[in-house]
Amino acid sequence: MQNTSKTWPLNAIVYQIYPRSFQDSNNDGVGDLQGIISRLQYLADLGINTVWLSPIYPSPMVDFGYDVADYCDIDPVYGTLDDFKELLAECHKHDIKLLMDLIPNHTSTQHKWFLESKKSKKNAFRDYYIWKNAHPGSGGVPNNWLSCFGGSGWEFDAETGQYYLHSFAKEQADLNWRNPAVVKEMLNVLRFWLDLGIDGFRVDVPEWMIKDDKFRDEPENPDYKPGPQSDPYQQLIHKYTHAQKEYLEIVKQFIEVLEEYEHKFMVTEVWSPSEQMIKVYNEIERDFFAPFNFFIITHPWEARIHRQVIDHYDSRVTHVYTPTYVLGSHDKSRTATRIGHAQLRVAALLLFTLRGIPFIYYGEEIGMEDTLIPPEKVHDPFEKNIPGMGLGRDPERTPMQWDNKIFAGFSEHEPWLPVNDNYRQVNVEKLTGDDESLHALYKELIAMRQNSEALLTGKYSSWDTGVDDIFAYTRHAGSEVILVILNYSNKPHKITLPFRKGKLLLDSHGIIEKGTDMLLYNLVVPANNGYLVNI
Ligand SMILES: [Ca+2]
Repeated sequence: MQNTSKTWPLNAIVYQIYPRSFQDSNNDGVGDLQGIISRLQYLADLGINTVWLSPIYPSPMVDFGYDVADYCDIDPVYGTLDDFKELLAECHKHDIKLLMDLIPNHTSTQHKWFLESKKSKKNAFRDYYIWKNAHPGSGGVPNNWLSCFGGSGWEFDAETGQYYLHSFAKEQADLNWRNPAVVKEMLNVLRFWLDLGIDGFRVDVPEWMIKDDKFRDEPENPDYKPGPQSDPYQQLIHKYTHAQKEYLEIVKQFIEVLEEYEHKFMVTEVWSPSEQMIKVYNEIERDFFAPFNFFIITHPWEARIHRQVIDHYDSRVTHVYTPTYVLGSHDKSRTATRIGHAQLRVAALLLFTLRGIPFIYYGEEIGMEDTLIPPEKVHDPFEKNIPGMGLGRDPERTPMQWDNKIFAGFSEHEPWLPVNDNYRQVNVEKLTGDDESLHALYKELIAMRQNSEALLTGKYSSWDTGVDDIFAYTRHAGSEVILVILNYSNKPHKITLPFRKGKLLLDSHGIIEKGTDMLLYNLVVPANNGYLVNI
């Protein structure tokens, strides 16, 4: 058995905390750092060894912390820098590593750099941001670039008579990464947190950092169809604002800063097609670096499709690299809502048995659902700018459901977003007391993964089952071979595999006893069920 596979980050089980919604300690209705500290034992008991905190920097909260006003401090709503140091020390006491969210593409327009930058065209900070004159022909916006949150990506500043670029909300001004001073500032931000002892970063939208230096108009997307469910950002092909190859040079500089320290990890957000993602791996070439893999979220929940996508990914992200799998995120509908409750156990088996670091979004381990947000309670700028199209991200950001008390034990004060009505049935207290709960399954799978060379780093191979609805694969290291059989449908299926028999390690529904000899020829897999079998 190799030692390296059991060391972090290869054995990471990452839990994403959305701090506003995890635990409120001072009853102002918003989660905070002391609240997180009070729940670390819960995470340690679940088997979590890595926490990623969504942003906690001082922020006007236009985009809930993704509009940073100071990269080297903590927003008072969450606590102080001392609270943060306490949180970090407590994480490490619980053998939990801590990843911070790094938001390099843009700052809040309240950041001191931007406040300086907009003072005059001659200000020393002017080139920290992307300022352009009006289009010489039309006299309007400099070009057709769009904001991901709707409308033009350009905002006019009357005082200096120029436009600044914002790829997201207009209160989030894009930094000019072609300016070496910006690079230097941000590398020092990384060092500030690494010096405090954090274990790495999750990097927000790095693919947007570099834009075409000629500011060319983007071509229209011929496949775009306007309609109630269409995201207007998709009307252009983002040839000149997204995934420009120079952005990887900046990520490389982040990596070099991490290498000034020991045992750090960096994961970058990437929404590009798979070939681009492989290119990112090939360019960066470090085992402590990985782009997120959102394929499970972005592809339909179908066994046949998952097999194709995962086969391809696994074959390209070779053992030199560190693969990842994300089941839920603060930007996408919750898994229970996306695929339905009946499939949550199958999803858990999938997440913890693939060759890649699993990322768990808070509350997924108890099967939290999207929450219906009445229009007057909407906070997300995406929903506010483009209402009624189902683009808003508030539904998956509601308070963690801890118990059946008022506001689900998250706070004694009315929370910033409403608690889901199902909290009396779906809560941590109830599910941790139930050996048959989804939470118990998560805990068991995490423990199993951490103790299995095959599940952690073993070779992945998928197998024909003769049934489109069933995804079967093995994980294999040395003499340990674990067969995973997942029924994605609500019907039982009889399958044929090229294996004769094995011993049951786990039945997703606990019907068949562990250790039972399983005949794998003409095996009937019940609806919505999964098996792990030692063969
Ligand atoms: Ca609070």
